[in-house]
Amino acid sequence: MKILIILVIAVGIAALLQLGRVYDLTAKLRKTREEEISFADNKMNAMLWLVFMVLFYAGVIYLFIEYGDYLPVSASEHGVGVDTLMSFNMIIITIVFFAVNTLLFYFSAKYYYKKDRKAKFFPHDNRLELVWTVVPSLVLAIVIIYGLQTWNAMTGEVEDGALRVEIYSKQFDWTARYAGTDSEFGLSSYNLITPTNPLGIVTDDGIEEVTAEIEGQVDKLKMELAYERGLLAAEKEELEHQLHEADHHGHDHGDHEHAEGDDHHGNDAWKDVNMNRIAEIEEMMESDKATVLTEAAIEAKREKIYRLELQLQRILGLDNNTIGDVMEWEAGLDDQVVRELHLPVGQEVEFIFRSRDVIHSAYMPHFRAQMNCVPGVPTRFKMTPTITTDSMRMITDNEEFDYLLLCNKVCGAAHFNMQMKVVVQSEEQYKTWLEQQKTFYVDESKENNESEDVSPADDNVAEPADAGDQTATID
Ligand SMILES: [Cu+2]
Repeated sequence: MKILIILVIAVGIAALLQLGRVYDLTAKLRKTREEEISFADNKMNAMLWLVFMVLFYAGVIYLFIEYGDYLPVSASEHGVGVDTLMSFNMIIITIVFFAVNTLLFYFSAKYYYKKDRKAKFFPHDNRLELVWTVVPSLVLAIVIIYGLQTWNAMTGEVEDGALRVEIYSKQFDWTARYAGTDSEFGLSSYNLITPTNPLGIVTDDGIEEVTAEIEGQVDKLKMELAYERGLLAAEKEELEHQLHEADHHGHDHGDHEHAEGDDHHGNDAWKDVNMNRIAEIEEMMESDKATVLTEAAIEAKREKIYRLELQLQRILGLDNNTIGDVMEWEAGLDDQVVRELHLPVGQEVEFIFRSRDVIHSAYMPHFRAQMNCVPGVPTRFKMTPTITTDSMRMITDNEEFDYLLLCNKVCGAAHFNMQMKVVVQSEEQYKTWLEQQKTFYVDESKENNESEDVSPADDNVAEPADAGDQTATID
């Protein structure tokens, strides 16, 4: 195939060279110099300008008709505004496009070369300068102001009572979080991400679980390093060397340092510790726990311990602040984490976008909504869906139609498949669905037996009363 392409190109070049030669020869026959272009040639080229202009316009108009209406019906309130903005810009661009190209082609055709034609000398005109500076500036200002207004309508403050949904992206899927009955999202931290807690929602139990897990891992790694033969051998050698040195010291110099302090007992104790440790090492080296690791492996384990301990510090450093009427660590307990986005029709929704790994882009073409999801920087966007999934199925005449949230930023190998279904439904349907979704923290004791929960609460009520009585008697 490649050879064929190269062959075609080579033959093409040869044909062009031959054509050039034919032209040379005919010029000689006509007895003119080859660089001299005749009046007929010029006129022909001028005509061709106009022919090309017509063909070019025909092509553009065809594309407009065939592909101009490429967007699906807008299914959000602001989407209509976005479409109007788009059309407004398109109209301006189209007018400018036809005006500029017509002038370009027409003047090229009209003023083709004639021997006796002279150019008019017209170097400067203030009025003209003013017109082509002020008119584009005005048009651009209008476009920008109009665009900003539309943008602010999508990103401005939400009304009170708007639904808030957090959209969480990672390679290569989406997760949505609803705030639950308290309408507040619990604090989340990437340090607490586990398979069962993909958003890293912070709760007391979660912290306990993850810290226990980390401590377990650190202990295991430290144990592996403690039983490494090479490290043990080096330590043993060092201890033996110390003992040896101390003995020599004693013989050669009368054990000055230690004799001065007159603490022979202390000195012996130190030696005992060393000897005990050496015995311990020997035992460890013979046990089946002893391992042999390469230097790189030892370094990797130390690095891992360092990282885990750092993570532990970060978790322990998490602050439990209040948001709204609740503490952040409690606010997460009733959050609902789901893999399918449901929205009530006609209600304003505020999206908060987050990312775990790389930059993704949440794109909902039917709602004319797109926002980058940036690790570490929550972004937001608001919209009001206006057409339910069911209605849209009728409009598109497609029983299987579903709204989609797509990733619109090439984020890795499975980017093409990074999507989440979005269901727009009536308020009642939405509420029913939401009630069926599990809360992040499922209190099993509450589910099994409600009465057990009640009794300790009763005790709590009783206690302060007793205390009050006691203080009363003391007084
Ligand atoms: Cu992505």
